[in-house]
Amino acid sequence: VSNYIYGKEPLHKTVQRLSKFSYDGIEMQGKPEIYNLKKARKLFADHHLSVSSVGAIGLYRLDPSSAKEDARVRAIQYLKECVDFATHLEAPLVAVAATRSAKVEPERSAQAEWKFAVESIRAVGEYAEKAGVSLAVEPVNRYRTYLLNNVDQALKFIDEVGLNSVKIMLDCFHMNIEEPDPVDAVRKAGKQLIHMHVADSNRLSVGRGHLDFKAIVRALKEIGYDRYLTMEIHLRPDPFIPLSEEEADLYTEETIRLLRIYEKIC
Ligand SMILES: [Mn+2]
Repeated sequence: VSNYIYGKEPLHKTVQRLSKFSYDGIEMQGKPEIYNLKKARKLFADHHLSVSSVGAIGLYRLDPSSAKEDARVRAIQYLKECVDFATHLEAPLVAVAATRSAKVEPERSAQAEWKFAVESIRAVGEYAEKAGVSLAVEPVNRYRTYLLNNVDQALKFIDEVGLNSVKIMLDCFHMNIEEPDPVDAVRKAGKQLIHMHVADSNRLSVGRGHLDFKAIVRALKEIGYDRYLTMEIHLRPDPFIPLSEEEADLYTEETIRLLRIYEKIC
C-alpha cells in the first residue's frame, strides 16, 4: 500500500491496518522530513512489514523535466533525498515520474523536456546505483502528464537513460486509460518491470472496476514477476483527500483478499 492514501494518519495506525490484513509491504511516501526513522524502522520490524518502495510524491511540485536548470536541480536533489530515505528503510526502489505531476502540456518544447527528464533521471540513477537502490519510472495517464504515458515510452525512456539502476513500473489504473491492452503492456515490460501500482479501472479497490486482474496476474507470472503489487487507490479526483477510516479498512482488505485469490488460481 502507498501510505499517502491514508492522508495524515499516524504511521502506527497504518501499520496496524496493513498488519491486520496481512500485507507484506508498505510504500512510504517520499516525505523523509516527516518521519522519525528509528521509530519507523522499529514499527515495521515489530509488524514484520517490509518497505517495498518509496513513492516520490514530491513530484507534484518538483519537475525533473523543467527547462529551467534551477528547477531541475531542486527535483534531482529531492529525488536523491528519496534514495537516501529508501536506503535507511532498506527499500529496494524509489517510484518516480519523469516530470511534474499535473503538467499536461510542455512549458517549452516537448522534445527538450524529454531530454531534460532523461538527464535528470540519469543523474539520480547514478546516485541510486551507488546506494544499491533502483528507480522505477512510472508511465502516467494523459490527464496527469503529457510526457510519458505508456509502456512503449517508458521503455524508450529507460533505454535512453541507459543505467541498470533505472527500470520501469506500471500502474493498472493508468494502463487502463493508455494501453491498448494492459495484459500486453505487462508482457512488453517483461524483465524491465520492477514495481506495480494496483487499482481497478476506476481507481477503486481491486474488483470494483472492469480490469481483468486474473489476466494481469497470469501475465505477471509469465514474465516471472516476483515483486510487490502495491495498492494505490483513490476514491476522489484529488488524491490527497484521504480515505475515511471505514473506507480505508474496506478497500485495503478487499484488495489483498482478491489479489491473494488470483495469485493462487491463476
Ligand atoms: Mn501510481
